[in-house]
Amino acid sequence: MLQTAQRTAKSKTKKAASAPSHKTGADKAAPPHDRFLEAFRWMLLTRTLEEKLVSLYRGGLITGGVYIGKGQEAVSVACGLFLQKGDIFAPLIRDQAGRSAFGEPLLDVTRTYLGSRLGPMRGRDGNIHRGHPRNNELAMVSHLGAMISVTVGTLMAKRLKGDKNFVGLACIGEGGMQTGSFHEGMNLAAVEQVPLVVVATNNHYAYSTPNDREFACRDLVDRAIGYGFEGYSLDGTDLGACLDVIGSAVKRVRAGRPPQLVVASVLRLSGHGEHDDASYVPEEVKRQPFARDCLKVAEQTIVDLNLVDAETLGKWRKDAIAQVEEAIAAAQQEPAPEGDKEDWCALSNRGLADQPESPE
Ligand SMILES: Cc1ncc(C[n+]2csc(CCOP(=O)(O)OP(=O)(O)O)c2C)c(N)n1
Ligand SMILES: [Mg+2]
Repeated sequence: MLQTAQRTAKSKTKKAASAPSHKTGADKAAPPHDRFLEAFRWMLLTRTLEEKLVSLYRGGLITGGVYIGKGQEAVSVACGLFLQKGDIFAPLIRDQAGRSAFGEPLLDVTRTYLGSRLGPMRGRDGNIHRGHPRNNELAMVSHLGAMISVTVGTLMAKRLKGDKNFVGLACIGEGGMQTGSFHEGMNLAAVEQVPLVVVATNNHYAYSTPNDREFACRDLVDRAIGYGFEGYSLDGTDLGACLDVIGSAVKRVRAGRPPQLVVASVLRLSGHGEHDDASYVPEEVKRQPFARDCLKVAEQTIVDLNLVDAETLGKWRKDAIAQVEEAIAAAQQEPAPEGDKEDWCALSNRGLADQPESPE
């Protein structure tokens, strides 16, 4: 638990957690306080990136929608951080933090948003539908709930091939949990006993629909037992709790326990997309404990426990800005798709899992 981590961290030297880098990858065996700091840095990078994307969108420089994960970064980063080589990740629209922690390069994000032909979807798909099948990051199907079955099928295929020691983690919103395909996927996962963790983020809205118009059960986690899952609830504004609960769920399925359902509570701290001002969210809701900003809460923990000093925090912030600026500047120089001249495919056939070649 973070409490332990916090106490341990106090007696340690104030060293910076290793910089988020895909060259080294997440250190799965890192002590809890190092992992907390590493997770914080992915969250910071994500917030920086998404703020920049919002600003580009407002300036008319992005085609299509921008959907951000503000307020959900702690849950999301924990989803990506504990997965290992060979594991399957099925992120959704608010999972940039998890995608980055799992290994998605920033350049692939900016290339997709800015419509570069060199991006993973060749500049031809919805900004948030990108994925890397070869790297086990599934490309998101828009139809909510469908990714559970896709993930279950992928895990079954791996089992049939004789792969060992793999797990899958699929993300879902509380709105998506109310679809028929979600129920089918969950049922199949339990029947087949695939090593699956489903992380449901209840951000209290699906578009403008609040929880009381979405479901009538007491608590969404109560459904776990009905599906044949083990279920856990989580304060998604608390990074330490996210790392503990989601990390433990991943460990449990890896050890052969039944599929796991984690339900995290947060507030979506943005509109559904940047076209939506979320004016329907009452002030009273914004004052609830689940409405805390997980990034601010995590930073406060770092300051309170003196995990790193202010100078280091400032350096991390600058570093995040520099990484984002570099990825945007690079993607802005790149060519757009030319539909009439190119063989038309994003990921689904010949190009599946290949990175595109240079444009000419
Ligand atoms: C089956 C289906 N119905 C409707 C939609 C349209 N849709 C896209 S996002 C969204 C809201 C999803 O809410 P939730 O699952 O709570 O996720 P959040 O946006 O809050 O992260 C809806 C209704 C869809 N993509 N798929
Ligand atoms: Mg929601």
